[in-house]
Amino acid sequence: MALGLSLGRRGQGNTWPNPAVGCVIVRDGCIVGRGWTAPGGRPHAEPRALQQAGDLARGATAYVSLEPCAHHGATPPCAEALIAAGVARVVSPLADSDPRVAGRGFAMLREAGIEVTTGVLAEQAARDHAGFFLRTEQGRPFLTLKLASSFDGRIATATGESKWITGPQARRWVHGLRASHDAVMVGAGTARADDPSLTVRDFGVDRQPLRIVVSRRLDVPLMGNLAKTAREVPVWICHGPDPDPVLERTWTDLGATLIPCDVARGQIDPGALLRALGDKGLTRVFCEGGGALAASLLSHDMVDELIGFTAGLAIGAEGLPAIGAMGLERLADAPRFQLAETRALGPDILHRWTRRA
Ligand code: AOF
Ligand code: ZN
Repeated sequence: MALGLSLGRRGQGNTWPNPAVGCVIVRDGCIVGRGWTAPGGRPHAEPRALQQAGDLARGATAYVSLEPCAHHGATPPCAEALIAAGVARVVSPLADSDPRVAGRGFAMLREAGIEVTTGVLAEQAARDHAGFFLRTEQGRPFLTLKLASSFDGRIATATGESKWITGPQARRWVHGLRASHDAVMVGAGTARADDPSLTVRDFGVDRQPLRIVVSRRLDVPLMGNLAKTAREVPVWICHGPDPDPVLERTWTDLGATLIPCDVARGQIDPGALLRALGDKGLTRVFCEGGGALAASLLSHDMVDELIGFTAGLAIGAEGLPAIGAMGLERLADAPRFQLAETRALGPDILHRWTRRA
């Protein structure tokens, strides 16, 4: 089951709007088939693993990292494929949250006389599929907020110098994290200040995560890296009501997708933003700042996971804070997270925190 989960994670960032599922087929103690959800979400994991196994699937055990589907969608139901292949037993951590499946896959298998064991490594599976569950149950993607800062939580000096605060190991880790998300997102201030390309480099990915800029007024540099490459790797701009028609037209011509979002108190409402992204099918979004967007997401309790990269560098109070003003008065109102991981990365520290249940 652990192998099935890890195969499934290979698809993370690549399978939206579908979950990234893994499947291992074992016969007499030998692995005879392995599969994971293909890029774009289809084919599903099970038919790919069954194809490898061929006749050896008969009487075998299939370990599937999410309940096999039961619906006739773009592909026939995986539960039917497992039955047709003559699998004797299916082991799976969790039921699928898609209302078209939701227990029906397990029921179909049991009705066909297949032994079904559920609940195995369910906690890990819940983490792996958290984005898909959030999209199907709450209509929004899982949001990871990453901040790379000095020891004192600054992301640039007063003059705007920011290259580089963390070392090459931490920066490479960030590229791996980008690759495991469907989209990389920044605020317009960061798009203007850093002119980022937000792509995954030196990882050999087949598909780049798409790029999202949150800009109430469509105020993103028209000659920058995002504009230049909008036809190669999709750029989505989430903006407020009544955008400047010239900018709207220019960005559309450049190949960007414009997504209107509601505004509350002068800012794009983070709840509306994430709902709009969930409606588009996104399951995992990686936000890389800047300070204003980070503060807005945090103060609206929209951050599911927080990943800090902290360098042994002190910049001082004139530096640009990683998290902007949150209007907090009481400590009790500050969003608090639970420590999930720490790790040294060259000269820096990675710390990962998850939302408190
Ligand atoms: C599986 N194995 O590898 C995946 C599953 O639009 P469709 O027809 O591709 O179906 C998408 C749904 O299938 C998705 O919402 C989820 O319920 C399930 N995904 N199921 O058995 C897989 N990716
Ligand atoms: Zn399926």
